[in-house]
Amino acid sequence: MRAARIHEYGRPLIVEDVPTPVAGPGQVLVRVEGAGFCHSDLHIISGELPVLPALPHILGHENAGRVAAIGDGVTAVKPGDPVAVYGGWGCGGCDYCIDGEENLCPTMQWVGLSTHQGGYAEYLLVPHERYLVPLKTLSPQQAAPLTDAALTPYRAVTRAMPWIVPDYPTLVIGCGALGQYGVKLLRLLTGADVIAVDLDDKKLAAARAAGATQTVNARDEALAEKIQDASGKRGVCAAFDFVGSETTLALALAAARPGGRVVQIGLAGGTAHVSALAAKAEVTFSASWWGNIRELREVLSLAESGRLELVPTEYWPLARINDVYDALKRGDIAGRAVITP
Ligand code: FEH
Ligand code: ZN
Ligand code: ZN
Repeated sequence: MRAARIHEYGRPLIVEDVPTPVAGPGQVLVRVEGAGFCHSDLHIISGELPVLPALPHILGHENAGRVAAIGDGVTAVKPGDPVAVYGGWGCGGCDYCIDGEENLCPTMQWVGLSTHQGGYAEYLLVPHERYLVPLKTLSPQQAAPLTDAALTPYRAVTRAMPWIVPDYPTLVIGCGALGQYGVKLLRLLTGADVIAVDLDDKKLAAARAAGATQTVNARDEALAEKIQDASGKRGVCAAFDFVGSETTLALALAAARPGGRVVQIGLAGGTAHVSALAAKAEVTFSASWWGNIRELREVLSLAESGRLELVPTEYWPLARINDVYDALKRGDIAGRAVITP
């Protein structure tokens, strides 16, 4: 099969022929129709993340397609079925996995981010049928980004619900695909206004299209003040940082109201400096990691019912995957780029 593999960190991916995997007992082989190109992949290809897969490796953790073959004992799906692939694979046996929180498994085996090869390839080997969510109205190409770009903000937003209170706005920092889904989900699931911040005016326009009530360019010298003004100088009840740099984390913490919540989703390498003695008491800081299978099913049902609309999505052939890398790095992808192997 054709696959895009990383052979060396910091170097372009190589599109080449590799052996097609075979579905063993309990496993499912999926013909990949869509594989979303995530911003995390930029950090991985450049070799910045502390946990990196062994090379050569097929990246791609936002996948959907059709069942191509099933191994012995698989009963939940059959060849031809359109499916979204849940990617936060765990060991299956630890406390977290048994509780349905596989994305937190201490021996995480995430697709495309561990020893398991990812979806930038014609076929993807899925180790268990429980990772497949059947699709009804959405095509696999449409559904692929929902498995991360929508699932990750869904978990971040739904877990912050108890902090989202009437008459206080929320804050979304970083308006790429995850930030845009974050805005959409906040508008869909809560009554809160959303202030959106980004360096790029095109992304701010996308955030407004997604439902942001106010946008501020991060280069604005009065950025922090504008956020405070938008909250009547009382702070935001919840801030979602889809960038995760030192600067954005400090901005999010400064914007939160006393007792508010700050959630780091982005992986830009910053450290949140949270002080119990800070003027704003009892701000809760949390990281949010991807999502679990139940949360994916919830996100997909919101999208299949038409309530959660897709962010702008563009489709690229596997052969042009390095152009997608460059375009995303330049900030030229307005929403999500999906590879169609
Ligand atoms: C990738 C690597 C590490 C943490 C989180 C991610 C996400 O892109 C998956 O949601
Ligand atoms: Zn991702
Ligand atoms: Zn586990």
